[in-house]
Amino acid sequence: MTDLSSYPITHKWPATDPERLQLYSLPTPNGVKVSIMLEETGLAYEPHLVSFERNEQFSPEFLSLTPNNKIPAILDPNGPGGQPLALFESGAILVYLAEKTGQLLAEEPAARYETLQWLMWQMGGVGPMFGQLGFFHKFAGAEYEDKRPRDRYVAESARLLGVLDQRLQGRDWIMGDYSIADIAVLPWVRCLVDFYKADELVQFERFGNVRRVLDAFLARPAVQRGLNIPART
Ligand SMILES: N[C@@H](CCC(=O)N[C@@H](CS)C(=O)NCC(=O)O)C(=O)O
Repeated sequence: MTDLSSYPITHKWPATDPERLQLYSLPTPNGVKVSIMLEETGLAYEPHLVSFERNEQFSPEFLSLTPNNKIPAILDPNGPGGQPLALFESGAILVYLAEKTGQLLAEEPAARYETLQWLMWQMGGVGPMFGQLGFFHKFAGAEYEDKRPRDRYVAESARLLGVLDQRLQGRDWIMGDYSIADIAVLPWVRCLVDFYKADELVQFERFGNVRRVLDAFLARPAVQRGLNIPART
């Protein structure tokens, strides 16, 4: 029986079954990348809700696993060499889970690097830029009189959507086959349109390929499940 008691995070969020991968998250665009990946791969796991309302991302137990105070994070009791592995950063977690299961990341080197390229494109571009647009359009920044910061992120988000739209021309998914690149990018597109309601600002109707692939993504049963994990209580 695996003993995870040396990980303080398990004191605040106890593992019912310490043989299972433990997920610490919230259903945000970064959080659902990992729950969708876990649902797609069929790995056994236990989700734990990290409540921002209760500021649990700043609790010492959470910080013991991820000093960056951001979800998602995982603790896999059966990591490399059969030893527990703790990980944060959604992109790193996606790569880890893909390699652990042999799913959703091509083995052939060129295709593998190309998938990682699009994953990094999401991590360094789409996530930070769309997130800032959300701040300036939906959250506190919407009150600012000066619209130049908002417009900067609108322009950059629209540019990124244009890049994605071009990539998806003639392809079912970013890599042709469904992969971790789609799982990284598409929750952010959904967030921009459905949650931030920035579709008019970025003139989303121009990006027909993105709309098509987003709809295909949202139709997947594993995606539909993952979008609500961990359940908000
Ligand atoms: N680069 C990180 C970003 C994670 C991130 O920004 N998480 C947000 C939710 S989507 C968060 O935990 N925010 C809590 C906070 O900033 O206090 C990743 O992809 O894992």
